[in-house]
Amino acid sequence: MGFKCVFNYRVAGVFRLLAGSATDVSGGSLILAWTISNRPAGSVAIIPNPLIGNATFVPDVTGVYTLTLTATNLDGNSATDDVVITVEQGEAPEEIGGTISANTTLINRISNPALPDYIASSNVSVNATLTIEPGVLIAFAENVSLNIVNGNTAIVANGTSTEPITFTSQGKTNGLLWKGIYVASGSALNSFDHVIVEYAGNSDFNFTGEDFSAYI
Ligand SMILES: [Ca+2]
Repeated sequence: MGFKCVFNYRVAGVFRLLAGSATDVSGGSLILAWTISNRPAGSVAIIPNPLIGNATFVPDVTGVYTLTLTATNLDGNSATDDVVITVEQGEAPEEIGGTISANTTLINRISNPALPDYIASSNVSVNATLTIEPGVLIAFAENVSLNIVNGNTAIVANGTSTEPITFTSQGKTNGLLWKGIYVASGSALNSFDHVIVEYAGNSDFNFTGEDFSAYI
């Protein structure tokens, strides 16, 4: 029995694992199983479907992971091979979809201005003070919105002339629009400076209150 395992490519933080040339010398079937045999401290990552050759793996913290593929033939003989993945603070965006209920600062994680620092795959509801640093680009999925949900919350988005803050669509090259920014807060902290809002306007907001102070 001879085989090797490789990781094939990485898309937005997802590693595609391949069981290489996993073949039994007698031509029989192999049972494949991926395990994480070494991981960085603090990682609780899993391989969601470990019993298939072309599994996927999403690391959750930076560091070195060793993924082991075990192939067992029908006679019960097994062999293993490892693939080592080193995850650095990279250029994969961080997901922010959902509710932000504690005061949060979104930092400029990635210096390349063409790459998103954050993505929002679902609506973002801010129930705290959200501060966004200069140089941050947030890419929203189709028809997804950023909502500053009540009067006790705030958004502080102060970019600079050289490092603006950008709210854009994940699918701008395909013509997909996100929804926009809804500010239902009258807080004096709310501030937008050197901010680009583009490829928004997929659909109207359904206003249920009257105390919003800005609608972009
Ligand atoms: Ca950035």
